[in-house]
Amino acid sequence: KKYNMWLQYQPVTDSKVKEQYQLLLDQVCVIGDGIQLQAAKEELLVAVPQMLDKKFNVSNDPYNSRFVIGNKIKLAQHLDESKQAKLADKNEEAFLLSSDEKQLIITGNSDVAVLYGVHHLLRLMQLHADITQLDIVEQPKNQFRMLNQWDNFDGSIERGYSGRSIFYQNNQFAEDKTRIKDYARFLSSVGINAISINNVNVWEEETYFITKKYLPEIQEIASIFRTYGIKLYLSINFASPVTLGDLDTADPLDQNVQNWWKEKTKEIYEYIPDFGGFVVKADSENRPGPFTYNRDHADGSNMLAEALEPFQGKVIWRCFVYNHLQDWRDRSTDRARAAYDHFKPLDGRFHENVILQVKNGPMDFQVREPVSPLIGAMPNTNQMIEFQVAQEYTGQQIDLCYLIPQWKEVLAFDTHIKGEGTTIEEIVAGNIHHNKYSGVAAVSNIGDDENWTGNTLAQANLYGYGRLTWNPALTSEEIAKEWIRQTFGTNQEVLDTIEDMLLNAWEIYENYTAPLGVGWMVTPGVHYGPNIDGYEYSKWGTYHFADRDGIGVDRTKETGTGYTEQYQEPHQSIYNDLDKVPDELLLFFHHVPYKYTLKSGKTVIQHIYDTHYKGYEQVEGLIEQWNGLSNDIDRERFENVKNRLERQLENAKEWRDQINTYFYRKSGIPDQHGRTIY
Ligand code: GCW
Repeated sequence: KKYNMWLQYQPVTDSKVKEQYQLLLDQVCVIGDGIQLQAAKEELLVAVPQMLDKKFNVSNDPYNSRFVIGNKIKLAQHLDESKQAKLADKNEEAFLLSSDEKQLIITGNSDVAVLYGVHHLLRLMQLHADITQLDIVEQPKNQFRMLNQWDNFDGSIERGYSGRSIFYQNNQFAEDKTRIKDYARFLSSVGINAISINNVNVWEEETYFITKKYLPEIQEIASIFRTYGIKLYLSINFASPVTLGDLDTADPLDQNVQNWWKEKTKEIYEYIPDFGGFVVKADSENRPGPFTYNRDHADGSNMLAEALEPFQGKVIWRCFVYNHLQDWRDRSTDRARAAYDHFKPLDGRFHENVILQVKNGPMDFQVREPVSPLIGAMPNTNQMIEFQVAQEYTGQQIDLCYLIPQWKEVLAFDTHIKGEGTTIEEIVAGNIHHNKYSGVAAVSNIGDDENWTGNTLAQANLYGYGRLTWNPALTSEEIAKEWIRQTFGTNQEVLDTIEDMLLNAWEIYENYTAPLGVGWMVTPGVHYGPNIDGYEYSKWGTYHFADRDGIGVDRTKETGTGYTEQYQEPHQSIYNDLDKVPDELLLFFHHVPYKYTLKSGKTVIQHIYDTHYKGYEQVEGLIEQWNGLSNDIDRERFENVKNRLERQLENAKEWRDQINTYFYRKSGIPDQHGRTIY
């Protein structure tokens, strides 16, 4: 149970449903022998006997099989014109499920599409849906649906909260690759199609990943992911030619450097012919980059792009670039501005196979930030948005925080960059600027913990990330429901309770942590738990500016950093205007007195007190809800979540009391309701 995340394939108990499934799924005829089709077959052979409690065979006789799978070319003679037509205008990853009482066909525009189709069927079956009247055509809305592993070769994971790496142990590749294969299965079941397998901070030994020393092992991992339609990428060290001892410069305009990367790339493709390309964190938080040589991000990424181009490889260049050595006395530098200021002027200069990966939010992955103004702001440049499934700033998989509602809100944001309707969702889907490549990337949250994600309920974020990037029209509720049923079965009370817990979790977390969009206030380094001034006089550019009179960061154009001007109208005016800015982002954009009245009618200080008392109580409520399920969930998973919730309550208490006490001491304004402040 614990190892299988949402691919539990529990026996179908409803006899009517079971009968229907048994009738159609007697055997499967697989037409074609591509590797992804084999993976689809293998998955069916695991799932169907388990769910239907019967033997399930493979046949090669389509005329005597009720269940047939294969890509549309292999299946051509079994597909009537209308079915062919349904797939005709769809992309390579599109699948079709078609059935009646007597036959079920799964086909698609490629083998991997068929694999996606099979997973769709298995999902429907886990949800106990009727599968005798299917007429489903689906294609992913986003082209890139990527995960970034922040795994280090020593087995640690940067911002990992689920144990150690499943890829590496003690500077060696994991000998047992079972979990890598299972991970690939999980990812393909929700449509992920790209993965980078090492930390964007590429340390000394990891720099050797692109050499003969390690390429044979990476080749093996690439082939596991290939079977599931997932392309493998590597994070690279921009200074590789120097670090590996071959050259004394990494200047992107130096001919020797260019040739070095061309040779290197050629070598990689000899091992991995469909290698995805490089993910690059350059000139960011001490990582090397083109700035050393007075070159810019376009020079740096284009040099790599030229090396990758002959092989259709991509450069995924991160835009998380800012001054991390800021002087806190300097009030003009604003970290929120940095990505836009660095990259916007370079629009149009990037090669066709460079994709900029833009972190959201503009500061970092805080519980509440405005949407990054850089996304969509470079019409002539490929872009992807970057989320963090790992809960670095949102409870570290101890505290519950279902992130799908947050991502939905970001995707729904209408930038107005090309007029009304220019939402982030349409931009990253490639429908606004029509660049060659676009999509979504995110930092993964898995490790070698038995349940993969530390907190079992944090699996919902990984599941939801995949489902949402495939189909952003799915609601947070739908995704939660799907995940719970597949993971915990069909008990209605379990379903309702966990759904409610998930859907409220983000708001609850926001309530007891940093208020009104101001962000941070976390323990430096580890980023868990409160430390209100932890970063206040630091070099990281993450300030709240609280004094005895007020709090918040002035980012207006008149008196602040002018960050608001990076947005299109109407957002520019809305964010700039104290009367218009939404409450939840007030302190991100404005410095206000504690007695400033919010649109909610409360003062800022009273809002702080109220939300913090409330947040703590809400966590008590979560515990109560969970405890109500003690007889409906197996011991192990029940205890896992119970234990995490108890730790969350401790955390919420610490946040509540430190925040309330801090602001009471700063402001001298008492809580209207006279609750305990220390
Ligand atoms: O928020 C910061 C994290 C770093 C991370 C960095 C990044 C991989 O604290 O751990 O480094 O973001 O996104 O590069």
